[in-house]
Amino acid sequence: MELNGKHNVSAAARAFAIEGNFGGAEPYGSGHINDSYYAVFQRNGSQSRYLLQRINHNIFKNPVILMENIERVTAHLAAQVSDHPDRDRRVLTLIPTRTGDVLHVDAERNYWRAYRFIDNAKTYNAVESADQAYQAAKAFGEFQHMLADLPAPRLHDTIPDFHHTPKRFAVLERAIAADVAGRVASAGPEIDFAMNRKSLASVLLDAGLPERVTHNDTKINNVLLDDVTGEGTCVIDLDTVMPGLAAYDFGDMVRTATCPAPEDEVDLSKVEMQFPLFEALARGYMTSAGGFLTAAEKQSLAVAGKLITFEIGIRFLTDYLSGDTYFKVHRQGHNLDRSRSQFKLLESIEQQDGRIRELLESIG
Ligand code: ADP
Ligand code: GN1
Ligand code: MG
Repeated sequence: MELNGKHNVSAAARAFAIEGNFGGAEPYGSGHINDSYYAVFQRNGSQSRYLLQRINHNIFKNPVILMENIERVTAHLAAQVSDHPDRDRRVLTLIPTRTGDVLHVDAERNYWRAYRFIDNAKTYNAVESADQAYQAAKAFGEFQHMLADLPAPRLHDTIPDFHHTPKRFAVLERAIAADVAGRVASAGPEIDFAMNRKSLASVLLDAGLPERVTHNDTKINNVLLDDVTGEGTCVIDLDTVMPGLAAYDFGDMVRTATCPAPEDEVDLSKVEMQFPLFEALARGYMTSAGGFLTAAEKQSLAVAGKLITFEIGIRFLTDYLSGDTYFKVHRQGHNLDRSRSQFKLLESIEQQDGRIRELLESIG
């Protein structure tokens, strides 16, 4: 039996309806939630590749309804790109199990799924150029556009209140009061920073914005960019595709595609929103989303980056104070470092508020 970490990856891989011999699997990617593996099969001298994932069921409590969403979404997207010459790379393709299901449940009650691996494209943990910001935003906007006519019923909420920032803030306040990990004393400036901005949390909720099908986790490493053309080949990581606001998606793009430093940068002098990256991002998004957004939604984009950067910052801080139970961490204080860098980025976005509004008005 081949064990990879604590899970039996080879047994999981063999549960899927893939012809040929299993040739191995390696941990893959740098997501904070699921466990992903690059898996290879060999058949008649040729190789086929898959992305195998163990779904984190502590966080996604109901993998069955989550996969119902993903099946509907990928089928709808596949129909939309069916005339595209590169259609197999434009949408994720689920591989069924040998029993015809989309999930394999192993002896330890782990939930596994497999996608066809998309070649000649990759994800970036931090933005490297204005063109990447433009292409990523264009791809996420297209994704929203293609899902605008997803037939009823409403998608399941895979994590209820995922972007309900005031509830996220209340969870932070409870974590401070409980101090279960004894870390409150070490996060004084970050706690003060969050408390001083409490009113920011509710800025989108009362604006009467329309509910859409949104991705809800549009960080730059959730879109594959083509190795040759640089275009956004495929939007991935569909676990949180559910009803939401367009501004949540735009906000997470601002958070992750307008600053070249990674999310956990400790040298805070490197953490700044770069206006040329913001401009490229906004133009990319409006290219694909400008046609369907309402005037109120377009207006909401001006606060989206601040709101989502604040929200993710308080989520990292909450997890630090709670003893690192949610996001994967790779060093001591990792979640505190992440929250510091989000808060620094938020300050930088705040300082450029006027230019952000002017630009959005000029291209909206
Ligand atoms: P997580 O939920 O852990 O973030 P993702 O679904 O984003 O997991 O996948 C992790 C990484 O695996 C991605 O950043 C991307 O690099 C890669 N990846 C995911 N799906 C595919 C695919 N179908 N083809 C190629 N690479 C993929
Ligand atoms: C998590 O799964 P991943 O790494 O793409 C998180 C997002 C956060 C992000 C911060 C289900 O995304 O909400 O914005 O980390 N996903 C979930 O990097 O909580
Ligand atoms: Mg991801």
